[in-house]
Amino acid sequence: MSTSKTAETAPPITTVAVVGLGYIGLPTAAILATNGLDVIGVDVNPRTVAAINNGDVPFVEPDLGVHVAGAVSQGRLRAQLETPAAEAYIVAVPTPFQADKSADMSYIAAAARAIAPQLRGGELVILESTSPPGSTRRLAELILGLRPDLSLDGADGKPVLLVAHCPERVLPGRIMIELVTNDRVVGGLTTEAAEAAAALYGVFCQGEIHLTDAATAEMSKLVENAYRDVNIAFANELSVISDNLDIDVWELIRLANHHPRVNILQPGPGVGGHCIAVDPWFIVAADPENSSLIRTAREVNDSKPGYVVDQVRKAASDIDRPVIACLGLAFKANIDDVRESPALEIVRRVAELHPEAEILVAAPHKDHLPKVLAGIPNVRHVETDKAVEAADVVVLLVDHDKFREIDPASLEGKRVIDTRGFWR
Ligand code: SAJ
Repeated sequence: MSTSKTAETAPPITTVAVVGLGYIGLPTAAILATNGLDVIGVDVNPRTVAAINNGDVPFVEPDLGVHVAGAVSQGRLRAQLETPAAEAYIVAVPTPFQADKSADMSYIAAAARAIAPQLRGGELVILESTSPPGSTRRLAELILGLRPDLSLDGADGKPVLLVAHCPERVLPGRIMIELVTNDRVVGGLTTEAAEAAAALYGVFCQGEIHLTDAATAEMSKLVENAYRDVNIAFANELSVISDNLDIDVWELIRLANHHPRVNILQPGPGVGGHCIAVDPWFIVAADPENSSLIRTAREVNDSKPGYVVDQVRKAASDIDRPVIACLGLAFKANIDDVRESPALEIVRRVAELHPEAEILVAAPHKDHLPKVLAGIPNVRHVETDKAVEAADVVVLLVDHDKFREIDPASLEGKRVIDTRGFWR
């Protein structure tokens, strides 16, 4: 089924339930709705449901607010706690990793249990959550276990359930653009399911829609993020080597990237987010013996926050009661998402290691400290200028555009640890 096709015809599907209204589910629900479909968003969080029905977005993502407000006011999008009957279901619930690095499939299982009683036969169920290979089949088996009157292929004359995987590939911060412009990979448990899913995404996706089987689609998503993780690990390893050799790593990478076949990514304080810091582990869990490069890249990136914490320790070592300004908490620039954020981990570890120090956190996209920091007595959330002004040591953790407003003169005389090459 490794064909490539662009869905051209309008799909017959008019009612879609999107299960899970987070960073992927809500934008997908909104874009389907603004393209004329009737969309019911489902979420377990009553505050999320209430916010969306009010036309509000419970997190920061450029342009999403306009789409949600427009779709809700046109009556095309509404949110609720219960899973309704619909012609198609898009499951976009979290698949976090557990202590042993395997995927927690409990949210997908809960979605399957809620969808099963609503089915009449003929519906399309799409798993969009990033999942280990085999998950789409397991989702189908779960539903069919509860609904033995349905089948994947019409066997014994039973009504068909179409099941496909369509991983999201959008970049936080550019979600509303990339939802439309990115190519998509759609993997069906059957060809018919893949084609039906491609038609549904064709409603808003202007990129190419590539059809394959479900397991290959699952793996392609994991591989894309593992590829990026390995490349960032290479840059992070180079940054430590360069520090030891007294070389400017950003200059080094800039020059190396002039080679026509070299494209090294940027070092930073570590790799965060719910995708790149997580998904490679699903590959490692699927084949631990043959994934040493992917595992090592994860370990290299996971060790970078510790390296930065040590840089802060050295910078503050001869100051009695140091004031340390930590700029940024998000896992990357211009968003408020702190999931798996190396910046957050660094602030927590610095605060715990230096109980005598005052840690001033500037997080321009947040109006309060996240729970993990709120209980630490020597950590305070302050305005960026105030943090910089009071600091002995300034640690730039996130390259938010808002930090461009910092007057370079205000850094004079301070010890600066610039983990992103922001002030080069
Ligand atoms: N980072 C670096 N150096 C770089 C690039 C990124 O240190 O050169 C860090 C970031 O600061 C951040 C982390 O890596 O902490 C991840 O950021 P990112 O911008 O690379 O990726 P995400 O997690 O925001 O989104 C990724 C994207 N995947 C790829 O680019 C292959 C996106 O397309 C996926 O849809 C998304 O994961 C996802 O949902 O899986």
